[in-house]
Amino acid sequence: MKWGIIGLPQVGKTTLFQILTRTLPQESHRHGEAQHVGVVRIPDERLDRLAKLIAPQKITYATAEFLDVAAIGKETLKETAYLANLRSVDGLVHVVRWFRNEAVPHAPGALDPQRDITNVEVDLIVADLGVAENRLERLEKDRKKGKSVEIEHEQSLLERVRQWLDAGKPLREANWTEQEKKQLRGFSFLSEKPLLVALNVDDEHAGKLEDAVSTAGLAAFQNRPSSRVAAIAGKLEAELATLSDAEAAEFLSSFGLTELGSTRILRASCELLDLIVFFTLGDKDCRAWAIPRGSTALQAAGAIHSDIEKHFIRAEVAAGDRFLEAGGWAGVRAKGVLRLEGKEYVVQDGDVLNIRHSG
Ligand SMILES: Nc1nc2c(ncn2[C@@H]2O[C@H](COP(=O)(O)OP(=O)(O)OP(=O)(O)O)[C@@H](O)[C@H]2O)c(=O)[nH]1
Ligand SMILES: [Mg+2]
Repeated sequence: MKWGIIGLPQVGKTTLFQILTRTLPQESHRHGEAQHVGVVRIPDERLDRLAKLIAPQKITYATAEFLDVAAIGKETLKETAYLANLRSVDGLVHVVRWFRNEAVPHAPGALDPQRDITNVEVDLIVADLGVAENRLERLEKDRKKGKSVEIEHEQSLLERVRQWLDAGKPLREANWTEQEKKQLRGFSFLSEKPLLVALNVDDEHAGKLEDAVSTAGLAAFQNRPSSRVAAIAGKLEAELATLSDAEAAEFLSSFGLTELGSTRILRASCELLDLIVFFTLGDKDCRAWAIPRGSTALQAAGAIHSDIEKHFIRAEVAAGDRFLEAGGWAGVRAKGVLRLEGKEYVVQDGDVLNIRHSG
C-alpha cells in the first residue's frame, strides 16, 4: 500500500513523514524538494505472539510506503511529474495545520482546518475535471469517426463523472458500481482516492487528540465515505525519532499520549483501504501480509509469489487465535484445528496460511 502525503506549504508534511519513518530532519529531505519515499513497517502484536511459538530466523512485518511530495497547489498540480507521483498512490494523507507557530507562516491566514480541507479538495477536483474533460473531447472526436457501443458507454460514464465534479464533490463520495470503479481506475482520479486527514495539533493538545478532531470542527468529516481524520502532535512526535519504542512510549505517556502517532496513522490507513492481514509462519521467516478484505486463498498465494499462485494446490488454514491456543504447527495438526481450503476460500483477518503448491 502506497500513500501520498499532501497539504499546503509548511503544515507539517515532512514532519509526518519523519514520524512515520523515524528519520531525522537532516536524513529526510529539505523543504520544497520534489519528493521523498519511505517504507514503514506496520507494527503487529499478533505476528509477534505467533512468531514466539516458532522462533524463526527472521520476522517480516507488512509495510506501507509513504511519499512526501511538495506542497499542493494549482501550480504543482499542473506539473507532470508531481501528478504522476500522486496518481501512483493508493490513498492520500492530507496534513492540515492546527498548530500555532509565529515563525512558520500559514499562507491562507488564520488557522481553519475546514477551509484548508475544502480548498485542497477543490484543487483535486479541478485536476480531475481537466482529465475527464480531455478524455470526453477525445471520445467525441472518436465518435464522429465511427460510433461504437464502448465509446458511448465511456462517454456516459465520464459525463456523470464531470457532473459530479462540477457540483464540487470528490469522486470518492459517489456510489460507483464495481464495474464502473474498474473503468475509472485507469484514470487514477485524485479525488477518488481514500483520504486520511492528519490534523497537526500543538504540543498542548497532545494528550487530547480525540477531542482535537471535534474542536477543530472535523467530527462530521469522519462519516464521509472513504474518509477519516486522525490527529497528530507533529513536532512533539517527530522528536521521538531517535528513541527506542519503549523510550518513546514512556516519553509519550508523560504527555498523556497512549500510542505512537505512526501507529494511529498506520491503523487508520489500513482501515481506509480495508486491508486484512494473514500470516505465514516458517522456521526461516514469520511474516505478515496485508491484502484487500475479501481476497481468496489464491489471491493470497499471489501476494506471496506469482509462482505459488500458479502452482496452487491447497491452503492449510488456521485462525491465528486457534494457532496460538494450540501452541504451534504440531499442535494445530494434532488437534485438528488446521483446515484444508481450496482456491476460492475467502481469507479472514488473522488467518495463518500454509499454501501447498507443486513446482
Ligand atoms: N509548533 C509546531 N510546529 C510544527 C508542527 N509541525 C511542524 N511544525 C513546524 O512547521 C515547519 C514546517 O514543517 P514541515 O514538516 O517541514 O512542513 P512541510 O509541510 O513539509 O513544509 P513544505 O514541504 O515546505 O511545504 C517546521 O519548522 C516544523 O518544525 C507542530 O505540530 N507544532
Ligand atoms: Mg516538506
